[in-house]
Amino acid sequence: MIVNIQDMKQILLILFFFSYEISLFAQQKKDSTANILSDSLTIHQLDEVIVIGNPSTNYLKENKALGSLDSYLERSKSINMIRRGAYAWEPMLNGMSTERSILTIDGMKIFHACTDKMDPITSYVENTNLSLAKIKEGQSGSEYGGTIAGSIDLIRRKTGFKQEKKLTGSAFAGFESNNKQQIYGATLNYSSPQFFTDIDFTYRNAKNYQSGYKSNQSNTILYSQFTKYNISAITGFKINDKQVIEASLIYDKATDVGYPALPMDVSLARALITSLQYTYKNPLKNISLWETKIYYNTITHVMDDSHRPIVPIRMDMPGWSKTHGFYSTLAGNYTIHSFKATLSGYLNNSLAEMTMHPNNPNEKDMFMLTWPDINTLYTGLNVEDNISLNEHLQLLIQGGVGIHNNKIESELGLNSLRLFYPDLTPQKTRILKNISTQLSYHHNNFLYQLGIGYGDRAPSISEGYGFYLLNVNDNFDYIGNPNLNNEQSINVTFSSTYNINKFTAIAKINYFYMIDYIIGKPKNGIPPMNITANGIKIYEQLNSASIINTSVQFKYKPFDYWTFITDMSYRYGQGAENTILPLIQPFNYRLEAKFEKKSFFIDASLNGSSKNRNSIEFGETQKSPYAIANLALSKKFNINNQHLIVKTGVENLFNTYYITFDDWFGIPSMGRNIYVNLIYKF
Ligand SMILES: [Cu+2]
Repeated sequence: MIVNIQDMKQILLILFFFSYEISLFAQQKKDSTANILSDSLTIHQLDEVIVIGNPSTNYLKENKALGSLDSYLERSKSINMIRRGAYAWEPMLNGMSTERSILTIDGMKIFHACTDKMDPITSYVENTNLSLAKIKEGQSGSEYGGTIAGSIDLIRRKTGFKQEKKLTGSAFAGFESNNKQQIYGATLNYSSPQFFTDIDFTYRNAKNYQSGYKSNQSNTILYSQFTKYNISAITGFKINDKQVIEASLIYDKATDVGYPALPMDVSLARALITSLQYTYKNPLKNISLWETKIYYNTITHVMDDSHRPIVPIRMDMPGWSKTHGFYSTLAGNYTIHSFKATLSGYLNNSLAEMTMHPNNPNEKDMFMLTWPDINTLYTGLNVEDNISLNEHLQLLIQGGVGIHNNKIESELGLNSLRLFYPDLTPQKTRILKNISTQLSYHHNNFLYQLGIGYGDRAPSISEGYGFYLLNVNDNFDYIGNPNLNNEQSINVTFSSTYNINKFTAIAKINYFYMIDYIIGKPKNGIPPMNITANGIKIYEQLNSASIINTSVQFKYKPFDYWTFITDMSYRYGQGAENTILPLIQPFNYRLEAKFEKKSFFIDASLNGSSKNRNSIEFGETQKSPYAIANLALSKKFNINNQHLIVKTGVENLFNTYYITFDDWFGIPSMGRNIYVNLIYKF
């Protein structure tokens, strides 16, 4: 691992600050009688859970209940969001882009349909569809397939069965001043002892956003508008006391989505996500749950450059992704063991095309497959056992194995890739494996957790089979490499939590050592397809690469109603051959003060960043340090059994001009934004 002195100093400073705080509060520890942590130990101790605010749930304490899902995910210290505009941010887990993590919705695998990553699967859902995001670090996220960084599972919102028959619902409206975003929607929930159903609808429409103020510069970010419709339904039926059937559907459609950081926009991004689930409680002695789901989802993505006045060549670039899948999970307890086994599988088909229409009408159109109609078939088994060794010590062991097969279905696609790989066969099978263990020790007010894992992943469709995919950041056309080995990772996580009545401190560090790290490297002598590109890069493998993630958080409640939060995080990424890994978060911090009473809530926060360690090889520029101030206010009015919640606030209060390390192509972030959310609930 290669860390320069300056960065090491920063890490040490963070750790020193943490240990200083601990000794400061050691005195108070003796006085505390309640052990808050003892009840909170569950099977996944290293999991992080983000509550997604929406009009049906815990809306008062959220700043902006009608904000995007992206803005909720961004709150996790494990996640950064790559922004290519105001829409469809790409979640990076532990400093790694989406190829290296497993993204699921209620355990369902969904694959994006865009070769340029305009549509991470998080862009096909809405807050109203969801209740939680569960984040698992490293190999503990391998339940549904091979991963390096971990997993993000978005959990569907549902009312569930209730003893009393009850109909509830909400209607909401929001406005954001910066991009004139209008948000409208409604939810309807019915519950009874035998049956429940939840239906929701959300509509968003936004114009171009404005960056902060910078002299002699227009602050309108062209091509950053979007329109999104989302409708979802989930319903459950109780067959008897033990057995339940649930069906779920999400339909999401975005139109006229601008991507200021890319040379193209999107005229249509559409998803249909469906599932049927069967749950059997206590089927056998020692087995508490047997849950089985079958699912199907289909995504259509159509790129569009017709709104761009000047392009070197007009292009049509549609993409499609279809996935059939299932999982079946058994969970149970036996003496000191809590165990779980999951068998899962999917068949995905990914296809993407590019047609170029030359400006000269006498020249012929050019057609190619950028994803050559690839089928991916995966089946895997994962098991875990959580052993309570004694009241202080818990050991979690998990492991799994999967078979992963890629097949090129298109003759044209196969022949195109044979220009680079003459001996290429249409099929490739890989074995994926993972094993990990976590040890948790809690005593009095302390909880320590240590995790170690090993696992691997298959290359993504773009990495394995992509054909002339333009990356505007470094301005190279990327070509996939079907001969790549599996990328492997060894990761170590350590976290320490200290908790007394009024004070909580959490420090966490994890280290990923990756072998055969997949990354694009320039290849001379082959011209690019995109006229303006610098050249081509082929996916290759570095012998090794390392990423370190660190974070600390302090929460202090000195008086009733008041909470103060400070958190800081820092990442570092370095590969062999002097490769600085791209898109690695510099030192980030957030200071926050909250005042909350029963029906009233105020929140003031300041977040900022140091300058980034940019990777010139991947077209990154250095971004200046910044600090952004935000204010939020919520008030709840109760009228009989009905509630009206009014939320208002200002983001980027001082209209600061800033660019974050994860603003793709250096497009500036949003300037001052005043918002109002109105939620009526019955
Ligand atoms: Cu796209």
